[in-house]
Amino acid sequence: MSKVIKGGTIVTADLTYEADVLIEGERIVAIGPDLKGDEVLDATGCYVMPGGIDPHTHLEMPFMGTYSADDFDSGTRAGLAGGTTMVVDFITPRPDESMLSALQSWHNRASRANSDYSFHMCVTSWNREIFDEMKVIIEEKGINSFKHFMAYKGSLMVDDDEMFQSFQRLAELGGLPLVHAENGDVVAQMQAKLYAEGNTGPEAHAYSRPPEVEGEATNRAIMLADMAGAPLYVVHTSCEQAHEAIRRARQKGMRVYGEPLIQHLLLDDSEYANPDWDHSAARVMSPPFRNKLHQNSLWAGLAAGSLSCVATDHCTFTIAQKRNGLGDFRKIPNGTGGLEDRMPLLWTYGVRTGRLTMNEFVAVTSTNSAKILNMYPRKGAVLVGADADLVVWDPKRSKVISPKTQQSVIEYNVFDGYEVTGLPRFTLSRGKVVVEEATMKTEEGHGKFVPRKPFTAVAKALGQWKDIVSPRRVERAGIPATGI
Ligand code: DUC
Ligand code: ZN
Ligand code: ZN
Ligand code: ZN
Repeated sequence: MSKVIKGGTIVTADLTYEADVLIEGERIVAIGPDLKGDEVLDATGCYVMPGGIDPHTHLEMPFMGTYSADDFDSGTRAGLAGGTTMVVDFITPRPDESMLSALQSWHNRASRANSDYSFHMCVTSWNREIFDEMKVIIEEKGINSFKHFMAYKGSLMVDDDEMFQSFQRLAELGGLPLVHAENGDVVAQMQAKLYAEGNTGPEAHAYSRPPEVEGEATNRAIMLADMAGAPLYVVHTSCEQAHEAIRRARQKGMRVYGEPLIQHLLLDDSEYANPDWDHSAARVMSPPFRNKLHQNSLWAGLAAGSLSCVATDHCTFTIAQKRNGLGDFRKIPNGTGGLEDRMPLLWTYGVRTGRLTMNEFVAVTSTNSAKILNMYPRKGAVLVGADADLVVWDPKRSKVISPKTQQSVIEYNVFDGYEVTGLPRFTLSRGKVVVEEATMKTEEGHGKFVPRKPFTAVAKALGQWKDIVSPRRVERAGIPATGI
């Protein structure tokens, strides 16, 4: 049974043109005028775009004494409802759990996914076992990206010694280091001081994590990555200080990528001034929401290309879970949601306001992360041979975001009351129509793991892996690098 998407305008990261899209099974087989298929999906008045990729989620994550509330079933349903056809979730080993054992438990949980998915691996300590496992994970398990927490002292945090060794190992194996960039030592001191002075509420969470702790850590991670000869991906870039460091590195020719969240683009720190404890605690995440100046910096970075991908860090907790931190802000589980709303919000407040072009929208919601994470053009593309992960986007469909109609299992939504114009008419996951307007046709377990090869696979074939990773590598190869 073939399907044809008829009468729409294709929008990719670089082209806008009218054409039909023919799908056989799970793949795109033809793009052009007047195509015929067994089933017709009417795209009149719509844009046909690559399905969104959320490069940053935490589904059913063990964290701060509990598990995040959305799992691979509700989380991927939420994604599909809003046009996101793939998530990349963070495998977070428990203390003393091996990375390979954590990988197995993530595969088990993800078997419920409604959309395709891939994984990043978190490096939460450093030893000989991890050194060895990294090679197996990169070369045999289809994971090429490894996250380092520079915060969460006493649990997930790694120090510079551990991080630098990990970066060097990744440079050698063709892996991509990721960082959660906040100075965890400084955060821990500020938290203790604030608490001791009687600040126990959610607003103190934001005071304990000012932009400077993020700027410092981002600068440090960039320089460590440069010395290790590795590229770097900075997750949830939330402030000008971090963005500035990324801009500067990119200008010097380093492969450094920044990822703002839809939450940081739209929600500001006035949320923590709300006297309703539940309201403020529901918005506690790290990094915290910032002021309007930082938001403007992030929007500018997306248009200028100094920031690459818009993600969600989807990590939801119910109000009951948030209340674990009543009386002590340090115990409020950190995290907010956004999977269902990321694309409609970015379209409404980005494309419709003129801050982003439609092509930039596709780049930052899908294509850039597919390229950076090495799964392009299977994902992130409208091309013959690519997976038919597509969204038929109706720029006229509107709704008001409400927890009453969302797929996420929690009882609130940090974007409650936001009006969006621009929503999927159809969402397709590997050729299957999984959403038709407000009707969900998802199938639990339909999603598949998307393996991603190490970056060496391409570069080795060209014989230039050492040369293309970073200017530092070029310098070592005897050619002066740019910059200082
Ligand atoms: N920040 C959050 O807010 N939640 C999950 C992990 C993180 O770094
Ligand atoms: Zn993080
Ligand atoms: Zn995260
Ligand atoms: Zn299926």
